[in-house]
Amino acid sequence: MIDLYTAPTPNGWKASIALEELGLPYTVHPINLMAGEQKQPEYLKLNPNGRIPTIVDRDADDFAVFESGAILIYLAEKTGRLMPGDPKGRSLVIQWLMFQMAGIGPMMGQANVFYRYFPEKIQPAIDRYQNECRRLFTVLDGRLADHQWLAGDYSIADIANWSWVRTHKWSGVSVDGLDHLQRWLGEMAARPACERGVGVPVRLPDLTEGGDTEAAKAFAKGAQTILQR
Ligand SMILES: N[C@@H](CCC(=O)N[C@@H](CS)C(=O)NCC(=O)O)C(=O)O
Repeated sequence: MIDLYTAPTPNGWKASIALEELGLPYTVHPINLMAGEQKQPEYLKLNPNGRIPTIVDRDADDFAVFESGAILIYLAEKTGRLMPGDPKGRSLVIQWLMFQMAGIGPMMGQANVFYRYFPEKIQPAIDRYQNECRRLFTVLDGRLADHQWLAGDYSIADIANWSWVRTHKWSGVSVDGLDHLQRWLGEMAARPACERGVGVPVRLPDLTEGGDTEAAKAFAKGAQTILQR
């Protein structure tokens, strides 16, 4: 049994999708980011970075894992699935996982900050992050032009990248003209485990639709609160 501490955000979905794909039993502990639960001393013992997601493996002496990429690798290695064991195959998956962890995630995160959350609209900063996201999307599109999945068979690299790229409208970045990326986005969305995973701990349609609904505004307001801490 795995305990999953999470919130409805791209980094959280990576862990819930992987757990769903692997069919591992898990208990969800929703963390209220707006209320600052991620900074409470008890939680910091599990995740010194004070962010979500975190897992605790009750079948492995309550071993705690933080950082979403490390969680994906842990779950893949624990089960022997979603990442091959041979050095080259494993490296390919890790390369595309790192591409997400160091590129897609931070750049989309900053695009969200400047495009959605920051009270002042600093156009050069918005442009910088949105252009970099679009460039990274083009890299994914090129890879997917002649590969069904990012790194060999379907893997944790697909899970990590999809969790973020599916929210491209929230970041204000278009995928128009990136036909291979769009094909892959559709194939990922059609996977039952992905569909279930993005509903954990609650479903937030506004992040994918990028709309100006009341729920979207409330989410952006909450994110502003977190930024000001
Ligand atoms: N590199 C970390 C990033 C985690 C992260 O930034 N989580 C966000 C939600 S997507 C969070 O917990 N934010 C709350 C805060 O900043 O206080 C990972 O991949 O796990």
